[in-house]
Amino acid sequence: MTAAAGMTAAPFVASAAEEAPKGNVEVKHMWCQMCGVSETYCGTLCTVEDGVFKHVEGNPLAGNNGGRGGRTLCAKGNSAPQLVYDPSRILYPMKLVGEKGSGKFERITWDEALDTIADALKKAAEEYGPETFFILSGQSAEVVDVMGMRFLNHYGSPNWCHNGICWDQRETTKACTIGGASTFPGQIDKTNLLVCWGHNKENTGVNQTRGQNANRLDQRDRGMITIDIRPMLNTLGAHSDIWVPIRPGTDGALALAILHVIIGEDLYDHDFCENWVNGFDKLAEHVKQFTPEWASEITGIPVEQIYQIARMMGTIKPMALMDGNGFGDQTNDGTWTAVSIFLIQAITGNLDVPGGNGAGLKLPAPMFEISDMGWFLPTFHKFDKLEATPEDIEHGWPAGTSKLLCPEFPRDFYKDFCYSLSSCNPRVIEAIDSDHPKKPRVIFSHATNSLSCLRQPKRTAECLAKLDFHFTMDTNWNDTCNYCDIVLPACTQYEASDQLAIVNRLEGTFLGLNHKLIEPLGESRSDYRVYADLAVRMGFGADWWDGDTDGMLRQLLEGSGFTLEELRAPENNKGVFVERPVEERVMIEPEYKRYQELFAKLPNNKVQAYHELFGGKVDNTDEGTLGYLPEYVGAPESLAGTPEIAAEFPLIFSDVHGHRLAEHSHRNNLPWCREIEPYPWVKINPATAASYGIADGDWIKVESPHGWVVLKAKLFEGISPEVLMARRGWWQDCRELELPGYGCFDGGAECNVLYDNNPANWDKFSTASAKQTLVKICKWDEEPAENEIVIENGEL
Ligand SMILES: Nc1nc2c(c(=O)[nH]1)N[C@H]1C(S)=C(S)[C@@H](COP(=O)(O)OP(=O)(O)OC[C@H]3O[C@@H](n4cnc5c(=O)[nH]c(N)nc54)[C@H](O)[C@@H]3O)O[C@H]1N2
Ligand SMILES: Nc1nc2c(c(=O)[nH]1)N[C@H]1C(S)=C(S)[C@@H](COP(=O)(O)OP(=O)(O)OC[C@H]3O[C@@H](n4cnc5c(=O)[nH]c(N)nc54)[C@H](O)[C@@H]3O)O[C@H]1N2
Ligand code: SF4
Ligand SMILES: [Mo]
Repeated sequence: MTAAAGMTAAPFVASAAEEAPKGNVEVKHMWCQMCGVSETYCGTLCTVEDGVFKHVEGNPLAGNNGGRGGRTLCAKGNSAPQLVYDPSRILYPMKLVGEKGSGKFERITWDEALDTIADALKKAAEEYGPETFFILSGQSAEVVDVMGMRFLNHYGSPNWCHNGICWDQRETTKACTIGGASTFPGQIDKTNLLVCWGHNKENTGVNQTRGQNANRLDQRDRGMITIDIRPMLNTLGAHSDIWVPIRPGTDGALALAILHVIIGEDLYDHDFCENWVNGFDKLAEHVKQFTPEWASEITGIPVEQIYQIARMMGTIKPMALMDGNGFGDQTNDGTWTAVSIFLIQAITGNLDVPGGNGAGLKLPAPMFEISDMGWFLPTFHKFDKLEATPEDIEHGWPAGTSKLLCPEFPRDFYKDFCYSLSSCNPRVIEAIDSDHPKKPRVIFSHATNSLSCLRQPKRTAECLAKLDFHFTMDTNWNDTCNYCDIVLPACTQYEASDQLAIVNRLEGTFLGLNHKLIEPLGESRSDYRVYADLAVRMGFGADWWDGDTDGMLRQLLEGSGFTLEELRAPENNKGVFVERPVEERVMIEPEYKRYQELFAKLPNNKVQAYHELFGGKVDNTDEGTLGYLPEYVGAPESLAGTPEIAAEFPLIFSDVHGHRLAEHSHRNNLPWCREIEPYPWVKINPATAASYGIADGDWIKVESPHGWVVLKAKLFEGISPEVLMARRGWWQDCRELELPGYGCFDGGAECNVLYDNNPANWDKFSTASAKQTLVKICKWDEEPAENEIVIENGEL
């Protein structure tokens, strides 16, 4: 296809990026990926001036920023050039020459690094079996999903690993409880009650969903009522009608009490419950015990407020519920919490109705397609080389399920309800220290920092140090690198051209290829290329485009009408956009209440109130069984559950997850982000601070039964006096601002030091673990311990 065939350069106005070119200037499309895994991949235009990446702004063709034409980016996105030229980047392959954890590394060549890794992989396969090789993915970085899964598949291991504390936990529970029904408010302009429950879109979807957030405020002006259920108030929460300041980790109790009121006061949708809810009577009987009075003691929410919001949820229609990472994913009873919350939506008759959940208007088909699409960028993991074992065949499991060492979800659920096979990082790390014959021998920690992502970094480090062989690939030297045999230097996506993605909008369809802006710094290489290079060394080259990732892009473009050469031609630097004829720009009204279809995979084709899909099934430890009805367990340490611990540790501690200035534990190295929030903070109510003699900006020691950290007090009215909330992950230094990175063990600033890590407490369906604990605090004279990343004999 050529530019003439329907493709237009959109009529956008000149921008800073295009004005007054100085020297040799090029402007190229790129997908910003600084929010990690979420729908927030913003299309950008990057200006390269005389070979230097100078400036970035929104790509108006790509349709982020709430629609086509937007140019703004968030603060983090604007600092992309700082990410590329960050002085702390890893530039060369490094080999450990001392003890694990010693920080003694020396520079080696790529050939030596890749040969050493390939030898270790061949040895592990021969001596212990290929399933003893694991790839750890934290947030499911795109390359790990795309290439990592494909590589494992060829090698013969099903053990792609996920962290067990992200949205997969909630999503899988959702699929098992309300089937294919969506929990996204599909037509918010028809919604009369919006419940934001543990959701933080103003931080985690800053740009892409700006339209949605703005819309939320517009709808409020129309009269839509908003309830925000979060321990800490923030910008959008402050615009809600009711703020429910729940104690972290107690959402399960609140949800059960809401079910109690809605059912007890006969506020449920009778027609829906009779026809589409499995065992409604059993649920009704079960929730009689969970009174608002009971829940108030646990959640800290006044009894009257629980009645008030339950009655609103039972009577105001349509109600839409926006769910987020704040419940279900990071509590050790996350599954039953999520089940209970999804049941509230279901029994009130709000599934798949206009203004309720799902039931969004549909876009017309894309103007063209590319092959084999996954989440957002293309995925290849469906490429199937794993052999089914007799056990897999006997149980009807996908090939490889029996060889998952530490299944994240119970094995029976992978076929119909999970995104892919997965072992779970924290369990895999524990297994290193076991005598299991198939325990991990080789681990690739790819674009993940287990020492910041998982609970109890000290235990994680102790186990990682016992591996036969451990390698990582990262742009920056994180704490986990110290526990590796080989560290590979990754270039950023701005230095490679391995990714492309398509976005379909009402006005037309956009295809954006990541264009290489500059040559990779030092000897850093593309993450995509390294899998292809390793595959060639392992003898899989024929299926890996003989090591050339352009072959992958060509395969993806098959059938799209575009060639790679066209996309790389200078006239398409900003991406291509095929316009939809004006008369076809009409959103399509969906069918509503498609319950037969949505619940097709669920027992009796119904919503699982009495959970026959779970009940009696073997759990993810392969030892216990799952129950039938929602239970409340609570965090390992809590005010109501463990009063004896609360006597010494009287405050509740938790942390927020996706922050607009960070991507998980990183991006504190970028001056434009770090200058806004220079220090690891903890928010504390002024009354609580005063009672400890703590002033705004004081360092405080925060100690739980599991460890201690030092954080900077930020006095904040919008948090309950008994709760502290921090932001995790401060290992990176910012050289330009001369601000340090902080340690991830006791005395540092990493919140994960504080939480329980007892495997017996992990959720038996989803492996979720608690990020809530009890703490005591006092003023502290010293800053947190600085990061001990010391690279000897090497150059970073
Ligand atoms: N206490 C607490 N713990 C949590 C959470 C929480 O809210 N609180 N959230 C959980 C959730 S939802 C998630 S998803 C996980 C996330 O956990 P992780 O995915 O482990 O995230 P990070 O700790 O930021 O580590 C990401 C690493 O990727 C590197 N990186 C960045 N860009 C590139 C690149 O292009 N190539 C390569 N090779 N490396 C790159 C970064 O330098 C960094 O070292 O954490 C979980 N852990
Ligand atoms: N900017 C940015 N965007 C991101 C990411 C990032 O690191 N940075 N990460 C991406 C990833 S991997 C993920 S998983 C998503 C997550 O995106 P979201 O689903 O939006 O989840 P969170 O950011 O964790 O927001 C959870 C909200 O719940 C609140 N909360 C905390 N504890 C509790 C609790 O116990 N109960 C209740 N009811 N609320 C609670 C928190 O204060 C926060 O406001 O974001 C993605 N987008
Ligand atoms: S919201 Fe900001 S950091 Fe996130 S993808 Fe968009 S521009 Fe990048
Ligand atoms: Mo996540």
